[in-house]
Formats: sequence, C-alpha cells, structure tokens
Amino acid sequence: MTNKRLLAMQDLSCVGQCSLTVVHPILSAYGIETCMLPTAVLSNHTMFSKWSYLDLTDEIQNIFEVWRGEGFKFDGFLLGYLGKTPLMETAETCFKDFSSEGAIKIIDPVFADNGKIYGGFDMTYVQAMAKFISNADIILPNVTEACFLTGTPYSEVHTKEYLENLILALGKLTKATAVITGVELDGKIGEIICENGKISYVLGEKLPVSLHGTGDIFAATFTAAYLQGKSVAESADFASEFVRDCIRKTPAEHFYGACFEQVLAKNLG
Ligand code: PXL
Repeated sequence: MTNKRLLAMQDLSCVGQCSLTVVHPILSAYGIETCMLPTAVLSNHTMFSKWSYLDLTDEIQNIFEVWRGEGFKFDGFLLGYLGKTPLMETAETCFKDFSSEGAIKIIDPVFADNGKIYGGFDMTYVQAMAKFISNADIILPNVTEACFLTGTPYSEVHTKEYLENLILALGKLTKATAVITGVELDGKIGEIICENGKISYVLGEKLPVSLHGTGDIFAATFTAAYLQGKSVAESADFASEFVRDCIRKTPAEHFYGACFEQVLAKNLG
C-alpha cells in the first residue's frame, strides 16, 4: 500500500482496453490514489476502423483553474496518449502548478508501434514529443517511438549495439531514465534500461502474439511497482510479467486489447 496520489493524463477511450480504462483500475488496485485528467474522449481506440474524438484541451483550462483554487498537488504523473501537440504545453503547466515536492514524472510517448506512426499523428507531433520528454524523470517508449524520437532507422532485428546506440541517442534529448519496451534479443523479449548512464536489460519469454494496449498495461504496472518502492529494473520485470500473463489470458478472437482484468483480479486475490 502507498499513500501516493498520482495524476494519469491521457485519453478516455470508451471501448478498447487502453489508456485510462487500463491505467486507472490497475493503479487503484495497487493502492495508489489515481486521479484522472482525460485529454480527449473517444468512442473507442484508433485501431478500430472508425472513432469519434472530443478534444478536451479547452476544458482542461477550467479544470486547472478549479484545482489551483483547491490547492491540489500530485506526487506523481503518468502521461500516455496525448493526441494533440498543444497538450504537451498543457502538461508542462500541469507539472509546474500541481507537483508536490519531488513529484515523479513518467512519460510514455505513445504515438507509434511496429515501425509505424498511429493514425492521427505526424512528424510535428513527434518533434514536439522529442522536446517534451526533457520534462520526464522516466520515459517508456517502445522501439518504434525511440527510433522516431531520435531519427534512428527502425529495424525489426535488434542487436545490443543497435539498442544501446538507440538508448544513448535518447539520452541526448532527456536526462530521464529510459526504459525502451519491446526489445528482442536472443529469442527473448523485454526492455533495455539506461539509468544514470548505466545500461541494463530485463528479458523474458517471447509470446507469439502482440496485442494492442499492452504498452498502457506495462506503463500502469511499472508505475504501480515503482511508486511502491521497487527499482526501475524490478518494476520493468514486474510489468513485463504482468503483460505476459494478460496476453496468455486473452482469447484469440479478442482482437482489440489484452484481457488484463482477470490477471489483476488473480494477483490481488
Ligand atoms: O494504447 C495506446 C492508445 C491509446 N489511446 C488511443 C489509441 C492508442 C493506440 O492506438 O488509439 C486512443
């Protein structure tokens, strides 16, 4: 248990097991008071063929005004899918006005996977994100996002040299501890970590399935473990094992996300 209060800033996709519908239950279940700042409300995530999108950037200013009056502060921030470039400036205001002393800022850049940028994003967004991550204490990009952020050509084949150059290139953009997810080495899958210039790996079983939303599950469980006092490597290990369990629990016909609910229930039960 912890008495930490965290602010999760990302979209609310009504259907799709991603962003706030994943992050809020997981962090709450691990005993963290999880407040939400929805950046947009979508009918469903953008891997479906259609979606509606209500941008909440303007409403966030009203929310902040009330929060300033109430004097709300947060011990940590977890940022995921923001969707629009101006929201990065909004997030900077949020850090400035609502951080408790020593508040931890965890940024998952969320704009690409499997070598491609998600629908609705462009290089202007990527360039803004490359600057925005300088605000973070910890960043959680996948390999594709790390490549776009650093201008490194994307490769499906990973070598230690490729991954270490990639993570060192991120170090030119931010002083944050970097955890790159989805790295594949020696038939295993996991993360490469660079913390205070020291590189390490967390690798485990590679399952033959890749599911949408697993990055958000990783970010939530990583953050829960980290806020409970685990190290970055221990948190990454905990989060990757949790994600693996979710993938195992997801039936093949469930194509749009990972069934994290049963794993959460089992882990807590
Ligand atoms: O899981 C990342 C994510 C979050 N939110 C929305 C998305 C995606 C990935 O496509 O579409 C709306």
